[in-house]
Amino acid sequence: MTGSGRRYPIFLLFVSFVLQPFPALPESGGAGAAPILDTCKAANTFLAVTDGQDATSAVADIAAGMAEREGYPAIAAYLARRAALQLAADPAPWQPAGLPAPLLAQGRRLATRIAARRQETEKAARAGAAPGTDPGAAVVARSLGAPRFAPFAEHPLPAGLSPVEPTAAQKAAGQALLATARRLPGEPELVRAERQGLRAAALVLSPDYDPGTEISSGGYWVLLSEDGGRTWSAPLYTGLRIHTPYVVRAASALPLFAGDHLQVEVEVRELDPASISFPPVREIRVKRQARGLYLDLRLADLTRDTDGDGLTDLAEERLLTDPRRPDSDGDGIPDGRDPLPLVPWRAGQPAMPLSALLAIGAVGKQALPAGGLQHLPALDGEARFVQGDRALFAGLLPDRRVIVLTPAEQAAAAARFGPFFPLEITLFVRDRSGHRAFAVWSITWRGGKLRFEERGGVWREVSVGEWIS
Ligand SMILES: [Ca+2]
Ligand SMILES: [Ca+2]
Repeated sequence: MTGSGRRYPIFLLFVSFVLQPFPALPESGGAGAAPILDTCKAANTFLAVTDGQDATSAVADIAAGMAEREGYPAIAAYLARRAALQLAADPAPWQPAGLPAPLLAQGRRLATRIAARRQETEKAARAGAAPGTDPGAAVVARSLGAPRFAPFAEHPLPAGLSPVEPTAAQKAAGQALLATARRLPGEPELVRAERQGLRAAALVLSPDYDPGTEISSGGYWVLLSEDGGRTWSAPLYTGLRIHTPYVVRAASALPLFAGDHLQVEVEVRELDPASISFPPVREIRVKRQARGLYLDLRLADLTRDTDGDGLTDLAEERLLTDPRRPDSDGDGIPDGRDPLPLVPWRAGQPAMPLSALLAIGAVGKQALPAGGLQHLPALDGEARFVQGDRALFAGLLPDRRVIVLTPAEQAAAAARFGPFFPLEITLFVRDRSGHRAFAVWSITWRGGKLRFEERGGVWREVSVGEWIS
């Protein structure tokens, strides 16, 4: 266990990184406000009595207590969560063989206190971060609890038909047909296009609602034409994600059009989420395979926009907005134009550091339209998912649709739609002065800490550290 002993200074460095941007801690001076590094050093000496046992949980707990005392509930909750996770990862840090009984008892008390502090600090952080209600929470809960909107029926291919491969001529014809499409979501990949008289349909694969990673990803969208491919509908989200469990075949002996339905030949190649790792060092496994199938997609299901807000019901299901309410968060901006459809917009939030943080997820910001929020442009298909505290986003105007979910909502959405990996804003706090902010973020296998400072009304970003696993 000598190796774990060397981890204390590393962890203390981390703690100091977290708390240093908040000079109120060491500088507050008054009775009981001991400088944090001195206290951590004292704790380190004390913990060394356990003869090199890993005690990062204890150090995190002490730091959480100090952050709590200093009035930073978000930092306290973050550190208390780390203390609990560390304890869970190494459940017996205080129980080496031969440890004297008083120290063993102390270890048990520590474990109890860590659990209690985690509960208390998370409660305090929630109370401090979200004054009033969070309209987004109710909308997301309803969306996640509703039955799937269009579970397209799966059928075996009719007798006598079997899967075919596309010819070079078919591929070229499909590309030519789609060349006239004016607007496509993201960077779509044409999967299949077919014309029947004046009607044409194209299936494309796009990461817009199903964020791509190094693992093959994306969802299927349909484009429709009624004039032989001269003009096309806006892309329609199908709610079908590649490998979850279907993969659309690039050609089929079964015609795509069947009246007001599309018959989409697919095969099952269902990804095993347990085989996903970051970085992708393991081979992605397929847990179920089947061929010779087609899905029956009713055009009415693809185009239905029950509340007329510009987002189809299928799109709203994926974005977790309310398909029966044109303005899910009630801020006056309809969902089709609202860059944050789950966060009511509020003017005057000091949101600049958060904008800089969002840029890591390739999200920019737009200026408030001269005519007011009613003049926001309609947003195209692209959406970014972010995991964090919705209340922080209230004053932002991102340049694309941003869906902010809590960790619990994100987990529930991944269980429903398949794994996806948002930008996680694990911690975002401003100090008492309002002129400094600190953030911890991660996205797939990258992450980092950022410090921000405001001088003369201008926020400046200072990268504290970044990691790649
Ligand atoms: Ca709608
Ligand atoms: Ca709205």
